[in-house]
Amino acid sequence: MNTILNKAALPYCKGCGHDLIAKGTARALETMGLNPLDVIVVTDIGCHGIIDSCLNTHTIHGLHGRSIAFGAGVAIGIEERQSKIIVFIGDGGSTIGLQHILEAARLNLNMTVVVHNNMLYGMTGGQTSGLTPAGFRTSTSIDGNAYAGYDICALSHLAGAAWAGRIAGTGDISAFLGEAFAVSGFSIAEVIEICPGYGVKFNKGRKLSEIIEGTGKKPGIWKNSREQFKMVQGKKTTSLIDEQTAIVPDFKPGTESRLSIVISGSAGEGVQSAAGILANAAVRSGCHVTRKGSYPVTVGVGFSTAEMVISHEPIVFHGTGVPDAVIITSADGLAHNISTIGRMQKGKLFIDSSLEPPSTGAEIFVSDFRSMTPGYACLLALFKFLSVTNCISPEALLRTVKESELPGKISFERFSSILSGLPDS
Ligand SMILES: Cc1ncc(C[n+]2csc(CCOP(=O)(O)OP(=O)(O)O)c2C)c(N)n1
Ligand code: SF4
Repeated sequence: MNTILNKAALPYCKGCGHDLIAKGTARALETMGLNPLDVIVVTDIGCHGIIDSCLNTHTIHGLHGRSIAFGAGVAIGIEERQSKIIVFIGDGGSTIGLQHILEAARLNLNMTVVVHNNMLYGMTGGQTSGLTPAGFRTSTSIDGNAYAGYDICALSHLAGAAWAGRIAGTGDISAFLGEAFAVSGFSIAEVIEICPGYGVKFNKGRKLSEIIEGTGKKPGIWKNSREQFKMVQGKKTTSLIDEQTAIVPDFKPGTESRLSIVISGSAGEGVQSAAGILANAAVRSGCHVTRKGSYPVTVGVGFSTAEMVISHEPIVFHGTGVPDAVIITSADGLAHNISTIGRMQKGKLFIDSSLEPPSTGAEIFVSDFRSMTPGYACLLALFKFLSVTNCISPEALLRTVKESELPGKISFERFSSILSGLPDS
């Protein structure tokens, strides 16, 4: 079928301006010779939006006030194609989605917005919208709206719309709509109408032309001479994964087939980098590894925690629940994990000697991880952890440390000497 509408009788109340707009739209598109499937109509919530099933075009039904955003997505997504994108929206939807209209105008997206301005929220009983004129009576401003409505054309024009036009919704408006549809870039066509269901009822005897006259917002067309939106082509980047060199498994895994580990200390003290080094060492030992970092939104203060699972088998669930081992290097880490540690009936707790070990069923190992350099407390603790669990070999970790860039510019030799001075306890 080559006609835009698939039925003559549209589902609006008798005399509704939405009917005039739908028929004017169809006539304009047919005059332009557009095939219905070259047209994408995005409709908003409201009476105007029930047109979808009457259209032979593509249709998308949006959320209230968000149809512009849907239309913008389509306009950006099919930038190179010749489809005509038309958004139908009410004055209510335009109020809710005003910022979306301004953004689409600012970017000069290649789409036309048809504002069905019946000066109130029609579908829900005739409430005042942001476009309701001063003095216009609605179900929520029964004595007349106290404020002037937004001038949607002026706002869009100022925001950069290539074309903004306002017309009274009487007679044949297809030429006006056709001009909007022919624009390359963003066009907004405001059609002022009166809703027989509520607008006429509340404003008996008032003529549309007089109401428009009273607003001081004259019908007209305002243009900006601009290029339509073009996606800025960013610098081509390679994937972070592509930049990684594969880790070759050059060590054997330990005898522990699966361990869940929590490493926790203070922000800025190397918790996450230590966890990264352990993860690499575990992968080069042929293990599967998961690692999750958590810290407060204020990343520079408070706790920093890494939760890890190291396993001989693929890891389906990466939660640590009540972990097998907890490594605590500072008071922040202890405070953050105190209840988890309290729930441990078994497993191992490695804790810095500056801290009071909490009550727990875990076996406790106390060491002076922080005394020489707090920034390496977690790495030192990992060696302690590997000396009492057979998760992976300490050699695998040591080799990985050697090949890593140590934070804080400490040399590997210096680190090794600290490590060898770590007393057993
Ligand atoms: C986010 C959201 N708020 C409120 C509603 C309820 N609602 C449905 S239709 C409507 C009125 C629509 O008025 P308008 O956009 O002016 O379109 P008209 O019905 O006049 O064509 C409202 C408020 C909704 N569906 N979604
Ligand atoms: S309630 Fe008003 S806006 Fe809705 S269809 Fe009827 S006349 Fe049109």
